[in-house]
Amino acid sequence: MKRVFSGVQPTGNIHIGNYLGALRQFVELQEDNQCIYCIVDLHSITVPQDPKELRKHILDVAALYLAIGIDPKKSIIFVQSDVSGHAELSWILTCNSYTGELSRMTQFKDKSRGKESAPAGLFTYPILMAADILLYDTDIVPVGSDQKQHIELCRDIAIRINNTIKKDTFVVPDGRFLKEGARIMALDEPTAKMSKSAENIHSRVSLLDEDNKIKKSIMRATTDSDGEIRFDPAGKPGVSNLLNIYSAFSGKSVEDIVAAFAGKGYGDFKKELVVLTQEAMAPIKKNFEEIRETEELKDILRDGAERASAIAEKTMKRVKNNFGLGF
Ligand code: ATP
Ligand code: LTN
Repeated sequence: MKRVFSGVQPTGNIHIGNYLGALRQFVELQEDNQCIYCIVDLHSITVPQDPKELRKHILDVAALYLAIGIDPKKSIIFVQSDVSGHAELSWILTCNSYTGELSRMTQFKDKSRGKESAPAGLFTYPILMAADILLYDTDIVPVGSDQKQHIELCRDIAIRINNTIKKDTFVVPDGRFLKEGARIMALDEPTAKMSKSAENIHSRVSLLDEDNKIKKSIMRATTDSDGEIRFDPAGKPGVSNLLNIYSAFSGKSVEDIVAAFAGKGYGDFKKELVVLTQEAMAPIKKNFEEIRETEELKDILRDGAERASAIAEKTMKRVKNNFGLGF
């Protein structure tokens, strides 16, 4: 059995981009693999968080994991800060990473925008992510394509340490990116990625949005004036993004969708996409409401942290031993 690891930040507003790019894969993978799904709260504090909101968002992500179909009997669900190995391994990896390679990370460049006061945690964010992955001897990391560069860096660090410290210190992981949905763009500005933090709530459809909000956001999505439903990400980014979303939710190929809507207008196409999205979100919302307030949710996280710690401790022992740390 292969080991799968992925994480989602508890920063609120989990959207269909997160779902179609990453979370959707989590459910599929748990059938044939040992899966570990983390709520990466230490990553989320790389930008300021209100402590009360953060606690709420941690439980929201945990409930969403269960609501989309992750089975805590098959997979491990836990909170990153409950397992001390993440921060500990992160330091060891920090000492084996280069400031040059970190400076090239586009997420850091986007989020810090050259500010003198950018938190150092934003800079070392990808190292903590590498620690998350390497701590569990992970084979496969299902993520959206915005994380490709971070996965490459994780592989580089693992290979570097295997070559310089000791062979087989780390398992070198592979990213897993879906064809449809790996990069969902903002509905209002289809050249930017759909984001949790964008100010305009109509830039995204969140997994817990009411039907009316889903309708509003999709119906006002930016398209273009030529009126033809065609897949052309460079020339028609808005329509192409909606086609991608349609394809990911329906399982139909973009070509088939384009053929089915030949001669029809954007209005008809958007209306069908609204229904498709509402139908996909309905069971998730219902499950979420049922799970979110239960005590069982916290028990699942406690149990998950224990199972994750057992794996992490073994890895830390091996890594510290290989580095000559401790006695
Ligand atoms: P934000 O949307 O605020 O930039 P994020 O990328 O920091 O959020 P995370 O919670 O860390 O969000 O991401 C969870 C998963 O969702 C990751 O695997 C990430 O690659 C994926 N993801 C995020 N945005 C998109 C998107 N627009 N399209 C596809 N996948 C995405
Ligand atoms: N950086 C990721 C979230 C994340 C992650 C991980 C994903 C943190 N640690 C480990 C996969 C594996 C993001 O999507 N922004």
